[in-house]
Amino acid sequence: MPSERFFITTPIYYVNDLPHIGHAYTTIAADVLARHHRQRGERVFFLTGTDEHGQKVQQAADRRGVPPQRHVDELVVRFRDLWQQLDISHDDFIRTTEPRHRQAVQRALQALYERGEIYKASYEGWYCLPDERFWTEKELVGGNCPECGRPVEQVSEENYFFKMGKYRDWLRAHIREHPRFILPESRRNEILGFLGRPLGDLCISRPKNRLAWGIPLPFDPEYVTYVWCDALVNYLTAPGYPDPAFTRWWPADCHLVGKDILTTHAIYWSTMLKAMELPLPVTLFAHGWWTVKGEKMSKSRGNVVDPWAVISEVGVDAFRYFLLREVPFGLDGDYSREALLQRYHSDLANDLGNLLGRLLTMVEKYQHGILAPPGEPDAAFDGPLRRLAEGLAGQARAALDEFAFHRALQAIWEVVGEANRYVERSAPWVLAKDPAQRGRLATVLFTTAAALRLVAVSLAPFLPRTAEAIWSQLGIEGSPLTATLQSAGRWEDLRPGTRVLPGRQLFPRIVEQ
Ligand code: ME8
Repeated sequence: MPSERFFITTPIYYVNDLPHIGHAYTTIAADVLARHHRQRGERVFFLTGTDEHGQKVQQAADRRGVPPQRHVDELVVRFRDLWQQLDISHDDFIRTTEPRHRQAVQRALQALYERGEIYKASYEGWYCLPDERFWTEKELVGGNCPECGRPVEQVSEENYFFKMGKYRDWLRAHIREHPRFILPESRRNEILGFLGRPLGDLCISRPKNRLAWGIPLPFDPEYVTYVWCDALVNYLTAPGYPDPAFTRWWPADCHLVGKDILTTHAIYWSTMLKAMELPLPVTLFAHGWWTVKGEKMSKSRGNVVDPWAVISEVGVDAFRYFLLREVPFGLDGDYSREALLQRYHSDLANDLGNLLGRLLTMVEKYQHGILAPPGEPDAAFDGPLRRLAEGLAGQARAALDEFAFHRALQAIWEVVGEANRYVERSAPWVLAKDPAQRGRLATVLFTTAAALRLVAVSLAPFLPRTAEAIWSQLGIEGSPLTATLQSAGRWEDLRPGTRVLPGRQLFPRIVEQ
């Protein structure tokens, strides 16, 4: 049964640098799910934002020689701008430097403190500066950070700790009893493997004299909150915590994250929520990693893919399409301009763009631009395309329930492919020569238009601009972006007599310079 509401989140991104295609990936995927659930008629809350405290951000500000607040105020603009350019339809954008968030973090920590879940202890350990995490001697790999492989430094200081370790058995049981809590399954097994080993307590503070850029602990202002304990709470802040009305949205239906931050979500966040006696999110989905020529994107390698440049070359929709079509969600993928252009020309320009273009030209030429009422359909000839198009919304829905964006897109392109074959087989240009075939011609053009209309409905969450262009060029009133499956998801919803309005070509060919 669909729930009536759907709360989906992206990670909040560090504002230590500009966003790149990796950040765009998660955000676009979350946007598709948010739009899809709105189409189902659900109330949706789609949250994204920026993680503005902590060492990484402080260091980035230092490198630029500006105070951290000014640094984050300047960089957040670029995130907002990119989401706007990518047609991201978030309902809230949270910044961890906002007063509402500071208040929520302090209330959450105070609650944990009062419950006896936090204690102070002297600590000696190995600290990875870039990851901002402590490790024990045993956890190190070759003397380096087991997560990122970089050198660690020994740190000895008094700190506050959250009693995370005692929740290990409970968390293992929760993961086992809720198969959809951690997806994909391979990641779930990894987390269970991790929990097979003893689980330590979590250091949740940083002394102010070492790192001042953070939210002060409510019970000891000499310390600031560890950036992850600060950041994770954003998922509660945005729906309104500590106002009890936050349960209007909480628990989240889905935290979408990259595989790099699954552990922090699955372990830190779950145990924090448990200790606060709050329900856990329904699903944590960890997607894979984009590389370039097999390598991690990084400034030092000079291989960071700039999303603004991609948008200006191929447009927003082609970028959205490529990221979600090229690689099954959950697996790693390699980004290349060649692969992007290949998809652009074959799937978007040839298959979809030409289908619409041909149909509109024929309606103009043979029906004076007004889509004529269909004649009597020929069940054997016209039926298969209609059935395929009518089944599309269900297929897309089933795929998206499994986070299989590529399968949903494949299903849409099956209809596009079938429609192209249908036009070829029907040869309307031959029918048009014979006045006795006028009814048949009308059926063929109408059937193709009705299939394309349903393609646009299922495509709308993925390629909003393209879906709108298809509707408006077919002369359909309203917008596939605001229509629900209930209001616009039927074959019969296409009315004959509409005037087609051929406009710009959907995906003009990109000529190599
Ligand atoms: O980790 N491929 O922020 P972050 C795919 N602030 N996805 C990628 C990617 C790539 N190459 N690079 C980045 C943080 N991502 C914390 C999160 S949440 C409470 C706090 C995406 O700026 C992916 O979603 O390092 C990854 O998890 C996220 O960006 C990390 O963003």
